[in-house]
Amino acid sequence: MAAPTVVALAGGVGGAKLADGLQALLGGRLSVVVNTADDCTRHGLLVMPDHDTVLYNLAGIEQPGLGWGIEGDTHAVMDQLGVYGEPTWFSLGDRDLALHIARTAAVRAGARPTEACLAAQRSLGVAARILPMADAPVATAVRTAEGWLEFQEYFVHRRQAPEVLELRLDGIDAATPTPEAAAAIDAAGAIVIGPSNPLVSIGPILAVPGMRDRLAAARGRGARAAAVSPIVGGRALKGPADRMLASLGHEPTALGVARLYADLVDVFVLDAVDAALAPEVEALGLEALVTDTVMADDAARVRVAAEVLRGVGVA
Ligand code: FO1
Repeated sequence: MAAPTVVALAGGVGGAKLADGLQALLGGRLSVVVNTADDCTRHGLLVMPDHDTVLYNLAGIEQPGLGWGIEGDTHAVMDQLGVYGEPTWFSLGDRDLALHIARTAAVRAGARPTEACLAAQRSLGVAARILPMADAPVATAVRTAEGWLEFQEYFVHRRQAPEVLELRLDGIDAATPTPEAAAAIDAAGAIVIGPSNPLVSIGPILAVPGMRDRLAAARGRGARAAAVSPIVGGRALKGPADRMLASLGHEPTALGVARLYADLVDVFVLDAVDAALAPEVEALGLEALVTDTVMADDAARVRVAAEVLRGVGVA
């Protein structure tokens, strides 16, 4: 029996770190299904932030600290775009722009976004496969007191300041899992939901019509599934997940996240600071795995990935 393959679901920075740890252990046995509802068009170019954050982390070239963009990148194009009066609040590095130029050209020539993304992964020598959840466009909109905002307008331009009152996923009804993502899930020996925002990063992946059923079928076939809490001690390590959980009526704790995933996974991984929540997580029918989930360096990424894989029975 060939060594089991693993599918991880990931969004931005937190999910990318775990995916990097998983790749170190699994190499080509890992597929990462990424959220595409943060995707946007900037200066006429298709930008796929969650795919690209995972890509750069798995290629080992991400900006340390920030977690997105390319380490040491310059911003000459952005500066000159400003000279021409273009908006510059969404900062795209020169080397990052090369990906957006190549991918937009490929899509304009008829390639699916997935095909253009896989080509970039091969060029950067990434062993795992990073698979957009769908090739049809899906866009998260955020309702605030000022009305509906496009996702990056909320996340970057408004710096996540407005309270989120409602989420909307434009285009989700017409989306289907890509053939590559569907095949990876159908073949998976285990599923791992990364420590990404459960509402705007993992949520859109799960909302793709048929995705939940496909994940359930994998578990029905014997694949075990785990989710890693993105909330530690009631706080998101990065981004607005804690405030968004609260403003949308969920408990902004690891337990609140476990409740969102209770029917999807067998194991819920929470940080040692939240150990007291373990009995309530287990009361949901989940196995609670308590460990240090903060991935401050590459060694920690591999350590957490190894613990998660042990939890789902994959050596
Ligand atoms: N995040 C910011 O806070 N400011 C930016 O200017 C910014 C630019 C950017 C460019 C490309 C890219 O792939 C990501 C970028 N991000 C930026 C991060 C991005 O908004 C978030 O990582 C995701 O959308 C949230 O998962």
